[in-house]
Amino acid sequence: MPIARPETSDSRIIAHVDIDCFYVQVEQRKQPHLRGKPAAVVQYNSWKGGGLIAVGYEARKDGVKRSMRGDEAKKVCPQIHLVQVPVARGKADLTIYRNAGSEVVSILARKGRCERASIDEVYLDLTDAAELMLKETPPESLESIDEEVLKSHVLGLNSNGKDEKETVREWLQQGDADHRDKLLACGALIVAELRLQVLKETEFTCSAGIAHNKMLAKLASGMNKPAQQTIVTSSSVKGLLETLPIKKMKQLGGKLGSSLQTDHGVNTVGDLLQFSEGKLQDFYGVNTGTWLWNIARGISGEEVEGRLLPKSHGSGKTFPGPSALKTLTAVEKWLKELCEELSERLQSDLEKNKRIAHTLTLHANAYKSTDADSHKKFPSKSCPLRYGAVKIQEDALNLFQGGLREYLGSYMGNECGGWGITNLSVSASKIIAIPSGTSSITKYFHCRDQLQSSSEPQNENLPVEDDLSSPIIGAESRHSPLHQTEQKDECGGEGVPTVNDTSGFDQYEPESKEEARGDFAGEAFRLSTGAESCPTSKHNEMKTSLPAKEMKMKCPNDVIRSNDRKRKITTKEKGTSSILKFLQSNSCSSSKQDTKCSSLGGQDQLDMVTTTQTSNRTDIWSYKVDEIDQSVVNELPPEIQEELRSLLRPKKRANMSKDSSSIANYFSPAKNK
Ligand code: TTP
Repeated sequence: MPIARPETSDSRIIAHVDIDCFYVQVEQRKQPHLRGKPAAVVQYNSWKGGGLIAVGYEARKDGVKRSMRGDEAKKVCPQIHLVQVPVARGKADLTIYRNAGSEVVSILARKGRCERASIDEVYLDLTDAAELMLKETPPESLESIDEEVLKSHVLGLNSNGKDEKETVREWLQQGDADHRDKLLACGALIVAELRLQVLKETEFTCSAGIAHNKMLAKLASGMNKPAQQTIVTSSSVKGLLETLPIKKMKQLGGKLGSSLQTDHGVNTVGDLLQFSEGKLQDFYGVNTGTWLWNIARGISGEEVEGRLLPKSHGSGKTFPGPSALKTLTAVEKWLKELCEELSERLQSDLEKNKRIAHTLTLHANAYKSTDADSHKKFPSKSCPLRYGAVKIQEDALNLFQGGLREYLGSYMGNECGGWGITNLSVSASKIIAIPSGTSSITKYFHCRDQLQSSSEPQNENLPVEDDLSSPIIGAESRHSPLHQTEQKDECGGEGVPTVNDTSGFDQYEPESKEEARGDFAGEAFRLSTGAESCPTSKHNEMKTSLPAKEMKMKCPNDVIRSNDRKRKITTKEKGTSSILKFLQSNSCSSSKQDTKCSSLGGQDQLDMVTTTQTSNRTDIWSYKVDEIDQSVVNELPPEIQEELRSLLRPKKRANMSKDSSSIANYFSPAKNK
């Protein structure tokens, strides 16, 4: 549900930066001979040439669209280069893209608060940097302005036949502009510089929107692509919104947007202006009504959250058409793959970022062959997350069984089978950061390294059951019965500096980018509120009492019933000269390129971790540490348990904030600002 937030200040400078045809650029960096040629990235399933998940701008000029499959793209553009997405565990492996996205984030985060919004997009709050520039080196004082800035598109600015760049220069340097426009001009200079830096360090071009709030910045960033930036002045907002189709607005791509269209004849955002705030509240309630009234006027107080890491990790796969999973054994096999991937990601997050997740959620889409009403949703189920691939797998299987039982409902007694799973995913959420630098944690990691280098079996008490190689980040989940596409990372966040990491999800096919992201928001919502959960003790009891192997020997329904007795699930695009110049001057051979890229990646990774740890401290303070599930703590090594508990204990004391020597005080927001 949209949340109405008043503007905290009408002079914020917010940028939305989106990497152009992201996967294609990553592949072009890997294979420089593809640069400047029509190219697309296809899913690993090669049916009809594979579904296109990213299309380069050269191919777009030839009419290739993301909705096509490889075969169709080749008909439209015979010279197109189709690159298959990397594959691991029988599904797409998005690691290379996740890492590339991290490189860009670490650069963009240098100038202001940075919120990773998806695998390839970022929001930046540049207010402080813009204010500083306005004070120290205002645009009107500059003798020359970089080409990249002069190519900006300033909404509402009319060159009246004059040279466009000259018109932009005059706008940027007008001494009598109001404070807000001056700040926007500074924002334009800062963003252009950041984009050039991204290009220099990563070889990726990106586009950006610069405005006074997130909503307007996001709307603008896609208006002029690739490698361009668009500025939304206050005076242009009305014109921008009055013709904007209602469904293009974030959060209005779904039911609410449809209701506005069909029930109230609202087809553009501007159409909303005919209704008073009270009327909109009558239609949709106080909060949504106010939110609608605000967005019609370009008002949005949504803050840019300091969030560089995933807020959740996920791994999923779709099984369209005949590939649907029809037996518990098949589900178990895939859960093993998905849980191993999830576990690797969790281990990596624990190692690199000292973060632990505490909720495991299973999502599935299913059908029932004999029931016309079988399209009803397969219920998502959650439980406390226990570290280790085997444990996660056991728990996920139990969650699946609980969900299946509920999904099948009254058919349970009569049938064994007759169902099919078309989408399966596991995710880990409620990720919290453990303060870094504490002795037992350091010792724990040291101990872990030793265990890993040993051929002895690993200590059961340690949350280490996987190979620790997978990096971080995340995605959305959709599927279509015929098409398969890879899942795009998506970031979101809560509490700690995070981004939703469900990038492990395989194959999703949103009709549009907006819709995809909207759906992910829905997914995140379900993760936190809609999924049911099972209490820890009973849950653990169940796992020990009925091993997975035993379960798969039984008829699914019998197994489900049997398990249920043992536990109770309660609830719960124009090219641009300076960039082209750069690309020409920086083309390099394939091998040279690879070396350069990997070294850049390593450094950036380091930068990112550093930034993250800093922000983690701040966010730990705001996270409700008291809500950490004890069962999660219980699964950690004893010394970490002890340390976490000592962190939890003082937080509950009323006089804690007065204790200057306390950990709580050390991590207080003031100290980290
Ligand atoms: P987008 O930012 O939506 O698109 P894009 O970067 O390819 O192109 P544009 O220049 O228009 O922004 O998505 C980023 C990446 O996410 C994209 O390169 C591939 C992946 N993705 C999918 O895997 N499936 C999808 O359905 C979408 C929309 C994206």
